[in-house]
Amino acid sequence: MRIHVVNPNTSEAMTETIRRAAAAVAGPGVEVLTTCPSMGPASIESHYDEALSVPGLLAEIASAPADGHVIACFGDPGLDAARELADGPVIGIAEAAMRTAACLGRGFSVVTTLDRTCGRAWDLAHRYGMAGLCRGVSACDVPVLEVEAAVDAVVAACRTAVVADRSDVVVLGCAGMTAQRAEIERRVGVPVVDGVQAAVLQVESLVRMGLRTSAVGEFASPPPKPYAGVLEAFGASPVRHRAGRIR
Ligand code: 5HY
Repeated sequence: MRIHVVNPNTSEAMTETIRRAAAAVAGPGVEVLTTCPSMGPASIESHYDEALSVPGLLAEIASAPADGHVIACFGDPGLDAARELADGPVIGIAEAAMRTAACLGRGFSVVTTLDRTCGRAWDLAHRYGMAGLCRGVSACDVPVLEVEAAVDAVVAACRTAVVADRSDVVVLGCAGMTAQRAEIERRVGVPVVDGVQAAVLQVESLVRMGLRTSAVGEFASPPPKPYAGVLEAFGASPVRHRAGRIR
């Protein structure tokens, strides 16, 4: 089995952190292919960054031969489009983390990077039917590309969130926090969920069950049409007409 993990930002260092975390949990016989786009934002910290990360992300999804895919960014950017393109299941780390946290306690807190991204996390909690279990969303106020070196700030934000939200589980709201999960859990004292590892294992379980995104209706392959300008190649992608999708 091969699982493709795509970091939608273009930070090679963050991609390597994500690769190590994904490889550490992948089961026997599972190869993890971790990539990031050659075009797009160095980090995703705004709606603008997120929107402009999607073309590169979709190009990675379309070109990575894999049984399933993980979108390793807490905004789950491009998730629906990726599900139209990919043959196998596609899981975003926010959805994976929230669904995992829901199995571990009465209510969870999401702790993310910049305050301006908290609304997006709430939007996703509502979309995934998790708003009733999400007790709060807060930020450690550390930029994405600095968060790996800021574990003390993340721990402090998690401790504050657990008390303020009266939550008993924490969800890490950034793929860049993946390597700190165990330390944060030890220092905060509640289960701490990292979406990178949760998503890898959810994709693995879906593939092992022989399950993938339904190709009936909403997530059928996109209808062919010309694309103009810098996106011209996206209109001709062979993946758009992938054969063999189950109905
Ligand atoms: C992430 N941004 O996981 C998100 C975190 C965030 O580049 N990778 C990013 O704050 O939205």
